[in-house]
Amino acid sequence: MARIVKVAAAQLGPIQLADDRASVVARMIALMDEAATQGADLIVYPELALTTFFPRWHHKDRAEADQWFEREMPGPETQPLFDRARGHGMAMSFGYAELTPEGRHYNTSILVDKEGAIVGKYRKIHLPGHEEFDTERAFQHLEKRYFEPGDLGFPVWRMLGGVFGMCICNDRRWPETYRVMGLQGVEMVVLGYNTPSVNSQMGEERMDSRLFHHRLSVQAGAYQNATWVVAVAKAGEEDGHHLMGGTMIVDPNGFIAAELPGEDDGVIVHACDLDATRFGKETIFDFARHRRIEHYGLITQRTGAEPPP
Ligand code: CDT
Repeated sequence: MARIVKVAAAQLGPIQLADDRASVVARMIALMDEAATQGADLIVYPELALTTFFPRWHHKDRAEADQWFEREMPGPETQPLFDRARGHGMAMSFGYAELTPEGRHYNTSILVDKEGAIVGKYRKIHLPGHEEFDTERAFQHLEKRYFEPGDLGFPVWRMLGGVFGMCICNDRRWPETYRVMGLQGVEMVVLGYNTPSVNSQMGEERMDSRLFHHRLSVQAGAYQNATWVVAVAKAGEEDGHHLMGGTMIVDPNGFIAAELPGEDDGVIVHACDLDATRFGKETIFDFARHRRIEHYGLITQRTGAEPPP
């Protein structure tokens, strides 16, 4: 019998600096209600779903940025989201800025089961951008200033009868992200992203090419690990800065099974058969038979490229 998980990829349109958490949560609930009418088992929202993409703003005083972080999850503003998901019997995943009781800052995603329990947490490992104000860039991308690299690795969790993993935005461009989860038998990777449609260091790069790199990375990760990948954007014009769309659900062969047009709040639902991962995992990407780890040492021994002298 097929193992079908109906997944809703719930894109958020822009969130402005002035928008409060309550208004965003109301939008997320509206998308969830729409997904429920289509029978979704799981809804996936973007990276840093509760606020504008604040790493584009430079706070000289680092502590000022704490306003963008959640000290508890769920907290008073996010509890309604958890309540509605539990009411619908829907699992969910979304990203937020996490401030721990020890004062650590992470770019985090959680996996919440149908009963409303947080069953998984992932902290973004590949943080793009820079730490200090950069006068050479058209705009700032200060993730390295506001977050520290995740400390939880790339775990996977059993949920909804399958094996689920998470990553966040820039992680999707790195093959290691998918492979570490692939080696744990992942059947569905869910991820959210905020990707500026303009390259702050190469103004002539067009959004088409950014969308191409997004699809290329996600489709390759899905195919090479025989897993579903659900990639969800926060899109549109945020505070004068444009984020690309491209929300999509990719099947374990690397094909786009569903893609959401536009840059507004919107949802696409697709019935994903987790057993569709079996063929790839048992044939061309049967890791146990075909991988040659004796030749992969550099992957973990060396960080940067070192060409021969
Ligand atoms: N949010 C995030 O990780 N965005 C990056 C932008 C890279 S350019 C500094 C991304 O990979 O989409």
